[in-house]
Amino acid sequence: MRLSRFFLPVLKEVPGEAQIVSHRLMLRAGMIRQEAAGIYAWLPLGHRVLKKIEQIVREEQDRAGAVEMLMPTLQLADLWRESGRYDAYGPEMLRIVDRHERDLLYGPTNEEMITEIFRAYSRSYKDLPKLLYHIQWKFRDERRPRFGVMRGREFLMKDAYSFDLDEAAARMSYNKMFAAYLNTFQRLGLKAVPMRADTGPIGGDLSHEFIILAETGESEVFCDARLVEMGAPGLDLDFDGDLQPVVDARTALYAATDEMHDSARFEAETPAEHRVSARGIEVGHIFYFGTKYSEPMKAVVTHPDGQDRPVHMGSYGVGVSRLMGAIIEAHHDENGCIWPESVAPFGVGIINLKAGDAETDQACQDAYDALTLAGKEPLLDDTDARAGGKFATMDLIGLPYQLVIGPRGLKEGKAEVKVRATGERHELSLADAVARLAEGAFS
Ligand code: 5CA
Repeated sequence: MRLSRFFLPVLKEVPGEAQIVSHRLMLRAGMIRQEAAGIYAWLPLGHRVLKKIEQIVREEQDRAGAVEMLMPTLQLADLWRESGRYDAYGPEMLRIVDRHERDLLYGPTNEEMITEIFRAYSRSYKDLPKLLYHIQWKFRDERRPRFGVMRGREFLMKDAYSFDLDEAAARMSYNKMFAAYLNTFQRLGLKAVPMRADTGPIGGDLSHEFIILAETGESEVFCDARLVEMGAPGLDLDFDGDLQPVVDARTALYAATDEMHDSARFEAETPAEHRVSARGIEVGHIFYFGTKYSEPMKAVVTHPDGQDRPVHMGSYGVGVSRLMGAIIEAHHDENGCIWPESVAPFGVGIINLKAGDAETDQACQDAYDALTLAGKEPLLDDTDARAGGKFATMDLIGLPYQLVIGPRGLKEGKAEVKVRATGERHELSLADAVARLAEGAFS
């Protein structure tokens, strides 16, 4: 992509309404624009990151054996009357009436709809287990939308739903999502800690939130420091094998959100030097709620003994759009974002120090072509802005590597590579710089 053709409305001023660094940087770097309270347009730079996050979430759902589908954003109120949640959900639900005076709502979550779909087609224990997911926009009319995409009203969620014969089988589905989440957040450059959590309006009695520790987080959390460094099980995990040890290793140590916190237990179970009480960002939340929806909605299957019983269900959410804020909270400095390579909007930023100079333009073009061919998705700053401005913009948008090409360097056959995360600079021949960037040698 050439910057001259791209749409990157960078702001010089720090927007007054933004209270936390990720929100400020997303506005300043031209990633999002607020269209109404808690409702954002995703500008091209932000959209590229959102798509990358979404793709990693998708790949890890698929790896765990979940199956993708897509449900609509609008739902019939009658479906929610079946579960009893139409009245129970309260003012967070955006209610809509169509021209036929039918009550609709903009889905805040999809338990009812997926249960309706499941029951329409499934009759027997032979149809189980099933693990389905979609990545779709949700709407919750939050009382206090704030911190940009962290607590939006319209936000992108990955929500998965499991259907099993009994509690023991449902536990296996729960464990799959638990392990998949650890791998997902690790690929996104985050250290997520699973914590015992309250179930809120989703319901059920087994639940974990996945929390990124951050000063600007909305939740108060308590955990054992050793959990933070435990890492993920790894992409070679056998999701058809026994995942209980993976879960047990992470639930043996104390970790709880505010609502579930028990300070006496925390102190008894956690040596003082390992006790962390901090703030955190909830990037995922998983629930096992048994027959809470399948019973009232009559989603039953015939068991091997010939009896019909409601299926056991769980639901598993990831805040895809919130993750972008969480990643910036974890990876930035005073000059801007520092994207992990896995989600960077572009792989390399090429800075042309003298746009219009035929030789420099050509050298930039050649580097651009080679890096494009290598799949590095370069962004070429071919504008006539001053060098200082170009450096500042490149730092702000936080691409992992910068390749700086100017007439003076070219005379000596040199170009410069800057590693955004460390500030390290390497001076080398342009051909070497391109070759090494292409092979990922600076990672
Ligand atoms: N049905 C269940 C799981 S699929 C559910 O809705 N769970 S949830 O309410 O915990 O939401 C799942 C995830 O969505 C949360 O962990 C959080 O990361 C994200 N999320 C929830 N509310 C918002 C919001 N207002 N803005 C941005 N992300 C949100």
